[in-house]
Amino acid sequence: MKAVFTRPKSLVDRPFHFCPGCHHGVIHRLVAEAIDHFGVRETTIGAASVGCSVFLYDYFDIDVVESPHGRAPAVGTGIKRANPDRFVLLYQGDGDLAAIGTSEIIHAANRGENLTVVFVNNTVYGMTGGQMAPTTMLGQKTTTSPYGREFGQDGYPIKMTEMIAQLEGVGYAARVAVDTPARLNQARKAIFQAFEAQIEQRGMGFVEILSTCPTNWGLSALDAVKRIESEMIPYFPLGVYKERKGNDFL
Ligand SMILES: Cc1ncc(C[n+]2csc(CCOP(=O)(O)OP(=O)(O)O)c2C)c(N)n1
Repeated sequence: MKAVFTRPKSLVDRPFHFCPGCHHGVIHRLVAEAIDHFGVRETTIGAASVGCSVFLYDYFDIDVVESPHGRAPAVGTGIKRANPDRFVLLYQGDGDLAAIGTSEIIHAANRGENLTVVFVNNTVYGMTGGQMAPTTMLGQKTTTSPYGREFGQDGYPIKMTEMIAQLEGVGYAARVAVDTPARLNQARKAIFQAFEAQIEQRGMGFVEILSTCPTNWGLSALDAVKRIESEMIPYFPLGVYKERKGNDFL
């Protein structure tokens, strides 16, 4: 019988432990498909960050260096500069990339580091119990904004992809979601493009993926998936924000 669905070789054969309805597992699979597609499994070094994303070293059959919170872009820069032939993958949450590590990602992007960044935005600090992140939506209740985020006190949810896209060193920047089959296919395409940006030395390839955190949102898995469309996409529009074709900026 012809196999129509197989496990990507870059994922180890181990069940995910993520909460029911969390999108990390889906995103892991898409990233593993890209690693397989480009044949970089044996040359990839991941820079794991702090947060639920850190568990990628349990699931991907690649080498991974653990970074301090928010510092994956700095660690990844060192790995890539010392080993330009390696494929370097950063996988970061919003607390990690858009709070404690904001300056790291902005300067790595501005320097045009050839890194592929998968940015998983679930609008909270997931691993530590659902505190407010810079991407938390206005009105969203978290453990540190129990009455809902309010702009006068907490500012506005930060739009990282729009900021990153305007930096010269960026080869590709997109925001996607994985809440429907059609969007999942667009997300796969975007992740592949972000891989290509690094392989073709066009600067940073950056993909923001709108993701669920049912446990900390206090929603069922299904309602969490629905929230992506009803609340997140209207504020965080999906699309390709930058696509540099050549590397003439070098
Ligand atoms: C220097 C430092 N500060 C704080 C922490 C505590 N900490 C661990 S995970 C985390 C939040 C991660 O949130 P996010 O990046 O959004 O990832 P998620 O868990 O939602 O995937 C924090 C603050 C830490 N480990 N190290």
